[in-house]
Amino acid sequence: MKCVVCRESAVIDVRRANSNFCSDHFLRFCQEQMSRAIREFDMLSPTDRVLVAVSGGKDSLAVWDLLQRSGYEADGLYVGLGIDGYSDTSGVYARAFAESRGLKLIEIDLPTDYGYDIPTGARAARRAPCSACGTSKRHLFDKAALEGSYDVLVTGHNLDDEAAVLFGNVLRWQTEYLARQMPVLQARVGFPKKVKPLIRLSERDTAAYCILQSIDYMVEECPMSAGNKHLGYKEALNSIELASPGTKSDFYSGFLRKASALFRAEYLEKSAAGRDSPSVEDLTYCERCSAPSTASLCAFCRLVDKAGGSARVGEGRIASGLEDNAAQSVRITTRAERLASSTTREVEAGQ
Ligand code: Q46
Ligand code: ZN
Ligand code: ZN
Repeated sequence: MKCVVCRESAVIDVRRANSNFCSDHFLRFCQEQMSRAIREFDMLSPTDRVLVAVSGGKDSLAVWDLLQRSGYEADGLYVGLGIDGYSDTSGVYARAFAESRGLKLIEIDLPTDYGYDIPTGARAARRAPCSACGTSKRHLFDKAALEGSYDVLVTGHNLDDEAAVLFGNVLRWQTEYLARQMPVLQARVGFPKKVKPLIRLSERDTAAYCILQSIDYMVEECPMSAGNKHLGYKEALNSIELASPGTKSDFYSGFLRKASALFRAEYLEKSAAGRDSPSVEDLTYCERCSAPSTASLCAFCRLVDKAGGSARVGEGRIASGLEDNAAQSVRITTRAERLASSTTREVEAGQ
């Protein structure tokens, strides 16, 4: 097996690209795929301050590594979820990566800072663990990005993740979700810009990237993921991909090129007519944490209450963990005002 670029011995085959690569050219391939996604969807500009949501797994560490190698100013954010046998170890990987490269890692720990963990919080709120986890992470990611005056929040979602979500949304024709399934979500009042630079790389690619770059990552999956329907969608897509390489990528990229705008147009039309999501006039703010909300308390603060935690402990902890910079609050306020005038979308459904 020879590298398609240099004809040296190849270490990996990328069947969807009908290509084999040596180590150097595979690493370059990953960098190019990320750069192409960033350019194509206008995800980042070179001067952006970037916050990367880091779990300690292969995808988030790969994207952080790729971004800093591309010259972006990128800090990491790790949220400890208090999941036994998972959270402590994943934090070790995130910290080790940051230390090895001299990068800044902001840490928030749910049990310490908010008084609850995901398993007990989910039970108390009678919700699936991943649902309680999603609410918690979205809130904390958004808050940290805004309070830290970051321009963009980056997540490590890859092609397999996005194709599986798309598959699930199509199976149930969840048109509102289809309208919002974009690799870039622009900033709006109370929410930072969010981007997914790894949409052109598969899980296998990011695992190989980490191995070739000697990045130690958490291999074990979160124990709460058992039974998660997206795992089933991934398996289904993998068996199709095995028989017909490139299908997964065609499915997702074809959606973005050919169908996404149609769902989006319908969704925006409904929103403008007031038949769907609340408009900016309906926007209120959580009376405890000031996050945008459709009720007096936002979904996160309601979850904290049900879980018997205390948001106030964590609110102070996040603020003190971020840059203590007087200009920062001015910048956040200015940005929030600018966004408020252009925002008409829902505020609590999560991005
Ligand atoms: S961490 Fe959280 Fe995932 Fe674990 S509880 Fe579910 S959502 S599976 S990415
Ligand atoms: Zn080569
Ligand atoms: Zn709140």
